[in-house]
Amino acid sequence: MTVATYMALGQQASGQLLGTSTNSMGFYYVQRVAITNALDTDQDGIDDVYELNRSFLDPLDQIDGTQDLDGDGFINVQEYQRGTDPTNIQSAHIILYANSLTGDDLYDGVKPIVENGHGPKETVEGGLAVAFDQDILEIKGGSYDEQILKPNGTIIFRPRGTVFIR
Ligand SMILES: [Ca+2]
Ligand SMILES: [Ca+2]
Ligand SMILES: [Ca+2]
Ligand SMILES: [Ca+2]
Repeated sequence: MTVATYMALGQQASGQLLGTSTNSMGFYYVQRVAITNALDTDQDGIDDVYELNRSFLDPLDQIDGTQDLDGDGFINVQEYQRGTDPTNIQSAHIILYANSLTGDDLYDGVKPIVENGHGPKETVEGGLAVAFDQDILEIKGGSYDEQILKPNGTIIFRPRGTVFIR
């Protein structure tokens, strides 16, 4: 298979297979993918199931990931990654989490505990690296011995417990 041409969600979807190939040996390749293990066929950073569930996204079109449908300054792929609503201009800023004990800078920082591939950052710097202007960075009590670079825009620190930063 080279290029996907049709995709649908669920059991009732119907499509049409057209015999346009001039090659008498031509054939279609049909692939079934579990909803819980969605692919990102167009590689725009948004998984196929998320795209199929939203009429303004096309799982076979990369361009829609870079569009900002609701005009809140975050493109659709950013809203997908950050868990905000790409159709709601009010849904844009998020709380990010840092936890020196359970965090890892390889996590995305969008959850305070590790779940479904999300989890807190280990360092304040790691949190700032993914934070946008007006986001909140919630820092779990602990010691953060690091140099913090000036963030882009205003990031609101929200310490939880005793936080030492030096
Ligand atoms: Ca995609
Ligand atoms: Ca897409
Ligand atoms: Ca947006
Ligand atoms: Ca939004």
